[in-house]
Amino acid sequence: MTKPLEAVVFDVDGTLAETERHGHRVAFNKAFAQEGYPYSWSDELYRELVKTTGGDRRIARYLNEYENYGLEEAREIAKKLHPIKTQLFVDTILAGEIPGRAGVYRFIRELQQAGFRTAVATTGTNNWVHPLVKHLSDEGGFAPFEEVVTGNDVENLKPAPDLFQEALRRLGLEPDQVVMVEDSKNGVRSAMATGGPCLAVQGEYATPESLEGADLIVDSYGDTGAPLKVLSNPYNLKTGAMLTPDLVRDIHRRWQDNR
Ligand code: XBP
Ligand code: MG
Repeated sequence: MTKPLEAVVFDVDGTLAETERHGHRVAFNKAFAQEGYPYSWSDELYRELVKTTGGDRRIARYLNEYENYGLEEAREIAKKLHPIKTQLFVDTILAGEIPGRAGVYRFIRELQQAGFRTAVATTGTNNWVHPLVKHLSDEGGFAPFEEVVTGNDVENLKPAPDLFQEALRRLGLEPDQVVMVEDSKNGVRSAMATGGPCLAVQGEYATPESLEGADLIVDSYGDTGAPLKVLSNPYNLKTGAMLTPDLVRDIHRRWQDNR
């Protein structure tokens, strides 16, 4: 029995806003410098490190794998540095330096006007996620997300399904009643593990191949004068210049037909 689409659940980093290259990466580097560590993550190195979800785990992995710290000491230092990095990122958000992705505000407004519930499920740390999603809804003119699940709320981070599963639990919905929106390989895998349809809006560190398995892959939400590009359309859906509620309905319907 096919269930109607009720909600759209968004990832944050790379999906709602391009936060990684000029946001998180810069905050990590500032934290290293502030605490006297001679490390600075280049864009190229960060492209590799971001495959490790969770900023504290990312620091620990770097110290252990690239700087030969023992695992225990690496974790200790990461536990000390990560809150400092988080506050530096919050400062960036409060300075208004993290805009939403092009077209995402329009897309969310249209989803809400069409009667869809909207929520967030992100690996990110609660202390910056809440100010960021508030900033985006204020700036974007859309209602606050009904539920905001962060990396502090679950045991296992993406690509595990825990974050989306917690969002579904709080919404009182099943995986076949939502569409999940992601930007990265870990995110698409998390959505697939959750067992619902996934729309991928390619993030700055992803490639179309890395998003394989999503039910539609595009390069952007589409915006005035900047039509989206379709990167993978396994159901051969009718697409236009921008992502719309009707297209999200089509993704959901075709996913159900193909189960
Ligand atoms: C992306 C992540 C996060 C951020 C950094 O999360 O893996 O770890 O890179 O934020 P998502 P923290 O794409 O699921 O939103 O330092 O707070 O972890
Ligand atoms: Mg992401």
